[in-house]
Amino acid sequence: MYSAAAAAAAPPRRDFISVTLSPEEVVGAGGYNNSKAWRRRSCWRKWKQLSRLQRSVILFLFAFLAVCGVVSYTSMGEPWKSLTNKSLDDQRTEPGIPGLKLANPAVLPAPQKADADLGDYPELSPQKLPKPPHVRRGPSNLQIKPPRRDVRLKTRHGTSRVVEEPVQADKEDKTEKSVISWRGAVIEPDQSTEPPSSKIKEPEKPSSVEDVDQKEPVAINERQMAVIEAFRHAWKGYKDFAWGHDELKPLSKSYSEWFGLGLTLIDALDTMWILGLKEEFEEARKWVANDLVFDKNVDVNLFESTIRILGGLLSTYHLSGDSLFLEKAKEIGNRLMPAFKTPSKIPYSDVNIGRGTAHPPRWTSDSTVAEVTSIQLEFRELSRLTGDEKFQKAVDEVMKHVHTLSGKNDGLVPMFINTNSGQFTHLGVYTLGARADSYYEYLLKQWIQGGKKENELLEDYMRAIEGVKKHLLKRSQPKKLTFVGELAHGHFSAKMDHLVCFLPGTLALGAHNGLTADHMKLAEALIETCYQMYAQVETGLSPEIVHFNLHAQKGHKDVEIKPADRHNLLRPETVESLFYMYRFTGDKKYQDWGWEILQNFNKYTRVPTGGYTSINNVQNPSNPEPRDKMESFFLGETLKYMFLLFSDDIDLINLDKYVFNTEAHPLPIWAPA
Ligand code: DMJ
Repeated sequence: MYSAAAAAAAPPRRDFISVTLSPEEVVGAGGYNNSKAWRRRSCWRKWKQLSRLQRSVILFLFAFLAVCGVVSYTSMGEPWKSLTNKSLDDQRTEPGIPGLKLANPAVLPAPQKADADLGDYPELSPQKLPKPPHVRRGPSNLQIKPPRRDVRLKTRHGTSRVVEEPVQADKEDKTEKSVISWRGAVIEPDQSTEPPSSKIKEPEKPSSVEDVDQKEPVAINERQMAVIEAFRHAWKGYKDFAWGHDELKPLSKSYSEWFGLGLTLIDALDTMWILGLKEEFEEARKWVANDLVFDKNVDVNLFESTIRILGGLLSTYHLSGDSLFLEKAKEIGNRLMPAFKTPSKIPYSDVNIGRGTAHPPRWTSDSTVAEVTSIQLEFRELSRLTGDEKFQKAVDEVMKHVHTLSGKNDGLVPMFINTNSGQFTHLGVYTLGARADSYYEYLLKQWIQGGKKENELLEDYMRAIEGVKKHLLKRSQPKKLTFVGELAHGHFSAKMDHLVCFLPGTLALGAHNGLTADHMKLAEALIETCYQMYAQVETGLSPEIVHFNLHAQKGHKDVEIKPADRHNLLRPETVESLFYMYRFTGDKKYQDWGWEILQNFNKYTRVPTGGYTSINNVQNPSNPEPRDKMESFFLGETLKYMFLLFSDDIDLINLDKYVFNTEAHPLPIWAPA
């Protein structure tokens, strides 16, 4: 650009376009103005100053460029468009799930944490993703062991075929199946039913409805027929003399009342279903529908009513799919909840289900450890079915609290716990019998129910079994029977309750679920002992408590019985363990032992006019001294386990799908969410 002064001293003429600048257009003269109007006018003047030829050339160039632009846009458009779409599609494909595309991603997925495993996957994106197949997460302190996946395909006849699936990429394998280990225990999670959600939701379907692999019913064998006959005989007595009441008194042809809630009838519902006694079941159902009333001014024991009534109703709901039983379960569950209103949240032993009040027994503010820790399977399942988490919260809190308590001895717990302080009381006495037994049983069974993820339960269980081995296991003389004694303030007692005979079954169940093989060895030794508690006695029936001989004495058997302990209440524990042992080993001797026991019940406890009775003296075959009472667990547990023991159908309450509560009511095992 030229200044006016420069123009005055102009050099000789050359060909150029002359530009005349007006004063206001001179730079530095204060006339510069960058307004739009100024720029427009200035451009137009410059255009006007061009020659016609110059203007034509410029216009031609513009026209040429415009034509080129249009042509190149149409030829390049398609590839560009597809390129753009492809990259969007790539963004929609979910990492880790080949082939899964989001329908309509609102935002890109959040960056993945370096240590995130696939269990965290669903939280990565705000999209609601379809469930990744079979996602399971191994607990952080457990070792993840990978690959080969066996798929058992069920044939129509119930046998299974094993198909080996190819090993997939590392990451995928972790999502498919976690095998975890805990101190040498190898655990393979494998469950079936959805776990509880933390939100209120529609009630879950009963597990029987979810069972897809229905197969033809397996024929009932002779021994099972004998169980059905025994059940019918017991039921006849109950129906004739105790209908709608708690327990039959078969000799006096009357009944006894404990809670006034038809205990035997409710306890027996799922047994009738399993035994295929449709008519009896329908009749009992009518009673539940029309006559079972919980709105009663009556004190019930929290533990007993949970395992028998709540447990019985829940399992019957699952087997039958009849919502009546779920409604009743909900009602009794709600009415039992006041028990948890204590300073420590350790529940009181007794609840008035009509008034909604709860209290400890009159003489103490303690509860029994087994009682407060053996109501969890039922309350947790009630939460899962109803979507109301208050039931599970209450019982989980108890377990968490007990987990942290001091006063245990290598995992063994005292028998009492205070509802005010939440501390164990009467320290120093350890038993696997009355008042502690089902604490151990429910550690394992809750862990199984919840899909083997709750590590504290497994830890407490494993530790406790180590404690049993260290402090309570001994061998008797002369037969060297392995038994579980008791420890009182450092002194070992060779006393064993019949109640302890739940332990071989529980140990076997743990081993079946991947726990260490020496648990199975111990189970085998202990079930032999439990059988000997029957076989070495004159009637072939076990007393309530035995004492084992630790030293060989001429003419003495392994088992000694004190006069106060020689009663038999028709208890189930040995038959229960025989059932597990037969299921897991297939060894027929367990069926034979159970068969002997059934025959002895028939011989010494059967009342001709209907029903069975507990007896006072298992050592006197000529007069076993009937006590005139048929406990509800004889129908709820003993005969049910007998029937299952004699069955060769592993799908008759499949132990990979159901877990039995401590009253023999099967509840579904939860699958991962
Ligand atoms: C039943 O009520 C339950 O099995 C409980 O765990 C122990 N006592 C009886 C049977 O013996």
